[in-house]
Amino acid sequence: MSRLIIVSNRVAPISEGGPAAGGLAVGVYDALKETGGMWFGWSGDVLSSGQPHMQVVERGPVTFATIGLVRRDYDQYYRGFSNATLWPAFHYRPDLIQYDRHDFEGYCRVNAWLAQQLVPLLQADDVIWVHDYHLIPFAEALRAAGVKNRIGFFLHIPFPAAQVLLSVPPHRELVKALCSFDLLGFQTQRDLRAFSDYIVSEAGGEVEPGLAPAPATVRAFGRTLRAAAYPIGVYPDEVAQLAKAGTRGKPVRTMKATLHDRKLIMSVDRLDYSKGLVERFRAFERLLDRSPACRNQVSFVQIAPPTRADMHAYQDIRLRLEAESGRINGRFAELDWTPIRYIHRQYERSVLAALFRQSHVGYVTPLRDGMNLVAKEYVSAQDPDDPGVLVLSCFAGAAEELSGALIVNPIDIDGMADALGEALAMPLAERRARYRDMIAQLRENNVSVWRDNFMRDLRAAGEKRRTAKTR
Ligand code: ADQ
Repeated sequence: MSRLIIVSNRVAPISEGGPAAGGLAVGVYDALKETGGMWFGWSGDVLSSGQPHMQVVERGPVTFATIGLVRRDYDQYYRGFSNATLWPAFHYRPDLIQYDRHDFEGYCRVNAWLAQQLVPLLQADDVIWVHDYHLIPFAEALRAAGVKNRIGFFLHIPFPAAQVLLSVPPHRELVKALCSFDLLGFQTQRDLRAFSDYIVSEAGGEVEPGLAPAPATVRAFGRTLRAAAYPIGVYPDEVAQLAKAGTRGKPVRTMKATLHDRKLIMSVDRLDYSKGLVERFRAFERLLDRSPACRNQVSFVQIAPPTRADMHAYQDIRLRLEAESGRINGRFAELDWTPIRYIHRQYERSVLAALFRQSHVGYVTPLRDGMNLVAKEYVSAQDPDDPGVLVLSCFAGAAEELSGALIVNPIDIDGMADALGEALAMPLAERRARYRDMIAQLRENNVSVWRDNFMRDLRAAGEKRRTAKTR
C-alpha cells in the first residue's frame, strides 16, 4: 500500500511511544504506522534570527519532519491571516476579522515554501493528506511544483455560509485553491452545504451529490474533485478506560473531597471566543438567580487554558471571563462554596476524563465549533450505570450526531439555564437511555472510521483523476 504523508500546521509532540496528545493525533498516527509514512509541518519554533532547518526524526515506520518559522512568517501566516482573518470568519465572527493583504501574501508565501520543503521528501506513489485552515493553498503550491500525487484536505473548523465567507477579501482565491485538492473533507453536512452553495452561487460551478456514501462531485475553476462530510470521532472505549483509571488519582479525589455532596457541572475548552464561555457563565448565573435551591448545591468547574495569548482578541476574552466569573462568584459565593471554579491549566487526559465521569452535567456550548471533541469525550467517559447529561450547543458539529444531548442555542441564556435545570433533575432511566443512544453512535463512528472513510475516498478520487488523464 502507498505511503501516507500527513501535513498539518503543527506536528503532534512525539514521545517514544507515539504522540502524547489524544484523539486526532493518535488516530492519524495509527494510520501512519499501518502504511508507513511521514508527518510534516511546523515545529512550533519561532526563529528571531537565522534560517530554519528541517528536523527529521524516525520512529519505526513513521518519519516526523518538522521545521521552524522565522518571526515575519509566524506573524503573517499564523497570527495574521490564519488566526486573525480565517479563524473569526470561519467561526461566524465577521466583527473580529482583521485583514491585511500583506498577511495574505505571507500566508501564500509560507504555504509555497512549506510545499517546497516537502517536495524532495515525496515518492511517486505517496498519498498526501493535508489538515486545516492554515494550509488551504498547499495543494495548489504542490501542483505548481509539479507534484502529481493524490492530495486530500480535511477542514477541522466550520466552513462558513457564503455570505460570511464573502467578508474575507480573497475568498475567491481561497476557494479556487481548495479546488486543487482531489478530495475535500468537512466535519458536517452543514459545512458541505455551505461549501456547495459557494461553488454554485459564487463560483459558477456545479455540485453533483454522490450516492451515499460516495462523495459529491464538484466542478469549478476548471477542475473536478470530490467533497463529503467525515465527522471526526474519538476512541470511546479508550476514554472510558482513562476515566476509570483517573478516578483513583489524587487530583480527582481532592476535587471530590472539596465538592462534598454538591452536583458538578463541567466544561473544558481552549480559551477561545468561539467557545461561548461568557454566555455559558451567564446562563449558570441565571440558574442560580431563578433556583435558590441550586445555591450551594451545585458547582460549575470551567477548565480553559489560554491559547494564542499574543493576540488581542484572546487577551480581551480572557479579561471578560475573569470579570464575569469574579462578578458571579462575588454575588453568590458563601464561606464554604465558590459557584464557578475557573481554571487556566492543562490537565492530563486521564484527569479530564475522570472529572467528566464524576460530573452530573457536561456543559458544552460553543457559539460555533467544527466538531467539538470534548462533547464526545464527555459522553465516552460516563459510567453506563449512572451517566451524566450532555448539554450541547446546536452550533457544535457534534450536535448533528449526538441527538441524546439536551440541545441548546448558546445565545438563549434562559434556554440554557432551563437545560441545566432539566439536566440536574433528570431521572436515571432517561439519563441511561440518552447515554446508550449516544455511546452507540460514538462507537459506530470512532476516529478509525473517520480516517478510513477519508482514506478510502482519497484513494478512489486519485484513481479517477488518473484514469481520466490516461483516457
Ligand atoms: P479545538 O478547537 O481545540 O479543535 P476540541 O474539538 O474540543 O476543540 O478539541 C480539544 C481537545 O483538547 C480535546 O481532546 C480536549 O480534551 C483537549 N483539551 C481541551 N482543554 C484541555 C485542557 N485544559 N487540558 C488538556 N486537554 C485539553 C479543533 C476544532 C474542533 C474540532 C477539532 C478536531 O476547533 O471543532 O472538533 O479540531 O477536529
